[in-house]
Amino acid sequence: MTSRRLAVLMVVAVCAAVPLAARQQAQTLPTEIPSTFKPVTSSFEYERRVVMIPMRDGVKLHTVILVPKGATHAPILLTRTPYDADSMTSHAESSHLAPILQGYDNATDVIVDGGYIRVVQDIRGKYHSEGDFVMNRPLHGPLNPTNVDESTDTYDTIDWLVKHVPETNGKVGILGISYDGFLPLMALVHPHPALKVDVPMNPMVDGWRGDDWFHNGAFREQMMSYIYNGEASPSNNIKWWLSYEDDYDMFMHAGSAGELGRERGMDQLGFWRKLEAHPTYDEFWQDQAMDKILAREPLQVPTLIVGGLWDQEDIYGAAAVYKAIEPKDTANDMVYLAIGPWYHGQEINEGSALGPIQFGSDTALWFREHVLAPFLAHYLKDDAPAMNVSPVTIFETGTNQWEQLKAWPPGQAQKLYLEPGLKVGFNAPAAGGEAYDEYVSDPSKPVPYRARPNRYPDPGWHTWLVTDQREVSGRPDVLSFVSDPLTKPVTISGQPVVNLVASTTGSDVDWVVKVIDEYPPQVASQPEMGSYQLMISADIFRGRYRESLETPKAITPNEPLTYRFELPTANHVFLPGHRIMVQIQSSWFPLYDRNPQTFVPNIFFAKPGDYRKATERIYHAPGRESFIELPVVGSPQ
Ligand code: PG9
Repeated sequence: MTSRRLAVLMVVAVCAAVPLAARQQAQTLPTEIPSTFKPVTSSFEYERRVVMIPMRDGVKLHTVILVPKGATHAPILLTRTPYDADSMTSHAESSHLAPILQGYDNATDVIVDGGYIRVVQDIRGKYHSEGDFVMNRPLHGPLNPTNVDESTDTYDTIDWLVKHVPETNGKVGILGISYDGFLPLMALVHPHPALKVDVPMNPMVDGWRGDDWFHNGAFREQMMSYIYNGEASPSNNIKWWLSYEDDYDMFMHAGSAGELGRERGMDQLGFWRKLEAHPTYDEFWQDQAMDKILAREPLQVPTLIVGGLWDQEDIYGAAAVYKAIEPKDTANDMVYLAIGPWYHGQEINEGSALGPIQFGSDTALWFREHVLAPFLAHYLKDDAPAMNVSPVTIFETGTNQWEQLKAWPPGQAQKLYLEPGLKVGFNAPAAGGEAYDEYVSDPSKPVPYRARPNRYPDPGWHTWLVTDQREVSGRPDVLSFVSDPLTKPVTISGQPVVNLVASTTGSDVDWVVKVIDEYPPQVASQPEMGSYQLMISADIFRGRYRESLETPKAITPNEPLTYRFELPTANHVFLPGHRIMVQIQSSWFPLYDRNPQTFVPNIFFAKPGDYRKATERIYHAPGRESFIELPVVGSPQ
């Protein structure tokens, strides 16, 4: 007998031995998993409702509503996000609210202790919401022909919430950080009457002037992975990949940002195509700049704008919106500003230090307890508890103290001149000294913006703005002008303005200018701070935009020309014994793409042969003074 025939006979024999009923039961052994399981959450201290809220065009937005058990007349705190409402409300498996909210994205103590109803919603086109995603979806108008935008979506959401959440008192506040901080700014355009308070934190305001995509025309190419992850799929599950441990190598090997995008198929992504098509400050950027938009809107909702002095992502937005809308606040009771010594979003985390810079107290907790919580309670709670929040609350670095002010900034421009001998001082350079200092900027060896290896967003990303600039100050392509040790404090409060008189042998150039606090050679209380070079305010400016941000122009080689641009907000005291330093270089790589230093129509598409060495001269002679207008409080030295 073959082994096959033997096997068949054995099966027949087994079947004959097992009763028919038992055989039928075995065939239908049911799954133990119910088709729908209903968790019994009666012991939970909150109720989780997940709803699809309909917008005016029929699109439904996925919304998580967390209602504290027993809540009645509770206000709602809403965050709208492209970052996944489910995961933002599921940081732990817990019957308690705090653990599930405890993450980078929630001011958990304020929300939970305040007894708020927490609502987090996916914006259209992201994660579990329906509809089309458009990066920073512009308002209905020339850039958006549809009748829906983030303003109408917020309106429709609030309208639904106040009608369908019976536990609410009908008052809604919106808050969020970064992209989630841009969305509260959108909520201020034709706001819903139930929107009683608005808290944009580290908001993304102008993608070209100084927030996520460009700074003064220089492209932040390390953000390419963000664009890739955010637009390749609705739920960010198609991921950017690494080919190098160091982004420096990756971007150097690619050449231009456009070339790297092409290699990785980014031409398929709508926002990438828009970026490549709009490298200048044209209407595409101007028309969606939130400070410009809000300057035209009436003030209707009390707004607390929150910013960070060392915000590595959106350092421009908070100050820009404040400047745009504060002049309309004639009674000084609608627009509030709070600025702390923080990286992007640190105000809802631990805030007693940033890298090695110690603040002597948890500044983030202080802000939440003394500014954010009372501000929200005052405008949202039924009994409207009084609040003692000043129009401006700002942390002064150097002295490490909070200031509560009626208006801001108090600083008056004082010129800090670059001088021969790599000096800076408050007196204009005298005749007879060297007219300039110079360096060779070589695009094949760009200056790293922080220690290598690095990539976006590794842990060092959050603290890079406070890294020790000695790392680069010894390079031959970096100039460091420095004051004598100060004999009395110099306080600055506001935005420094760069006024550089400079020439290049190329036909395009980038200028990176840093105002630095150089610590004394030895610091007894913290030895690692001896001679530390701490950036207080710094930015990059792409030379082709010297005359017009909208229309780039080739630079005439070897001609000393004036470059003027603003640096980010500072509120700092340079203490006695410290020195003020101004550092200048022509690349900040790979955070910013390299300027080929040869004028090409669009740097995204620069070719390898366009990248050329150039000699950059910084002038400091009578009639050709380079200086930084420092916003000095009181008199300098
Ligand atoms: N800085 C991030 C971002 C905001 C807006 C657009 C793109 C990126 C963020 O943290 O959300």
